[in-house]
Amino acid sequence: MNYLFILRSFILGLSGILLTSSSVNAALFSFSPKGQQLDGDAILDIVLNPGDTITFTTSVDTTGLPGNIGLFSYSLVFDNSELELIDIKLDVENKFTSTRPIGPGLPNFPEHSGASIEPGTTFDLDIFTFRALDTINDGVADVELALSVAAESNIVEDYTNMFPFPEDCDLALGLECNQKVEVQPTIEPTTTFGLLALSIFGTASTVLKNKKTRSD
Ligand SMILES: [Ca+2]
Ligand SMILES: [Ca+2]
Ligand SMILES: [Ca+2]
Repeated sequence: MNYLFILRSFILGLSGILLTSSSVNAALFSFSPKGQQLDGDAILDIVLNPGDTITFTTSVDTTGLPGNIGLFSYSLVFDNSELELIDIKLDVENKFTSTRPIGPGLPNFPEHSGASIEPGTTFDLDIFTFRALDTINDGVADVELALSVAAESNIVEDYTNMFPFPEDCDLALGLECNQKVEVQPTIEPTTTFGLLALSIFGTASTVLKNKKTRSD
């Protein structure tokens, strides 16, 4: 181990610490549940069979912003072939004095205004309940969140881009998303059995092939 290696390890370690601390001390717009990785497609997944209901809560963390939030608007986009929106509760912690209504026939584009929320505040914003229709597992988002504006009341101080947008949206094409998730049905036992049978068959044929190669 030479000095250059030690120095490089030290710098890498230090940048790791800095990265971790900057990602912790940052604003965040998110929803929960966020899902988990259940299959081979990159998006996080939630198992939801037809008729099941699920409730998503959007939350805001204003950590690290240089000023107060007075106006907050975003799009919650969902795949209406897999999900039906059945209930909406807006501004559940009464942080804002004005909230534009949304619902059937209106765009899912909540806008909250008339507040002065200080940096370092974490709160739940809106709650959406869906009923599952015919869910499919295609690796494409079924619920996604895209912040439109996070600004002071005068809108001049705009902090929208201080919130991370790590994902390309699937449904709101061309936009970047703060978060997205897929809903999908339980894997059919027959499919599992089929895969298992395939893998046993695959292993058996490999063994046979190896045996044949050795006997040749
Ligand atoms: Ca997945
Ligand atoms: Ca799906
Ligand atoms: Ca999936």
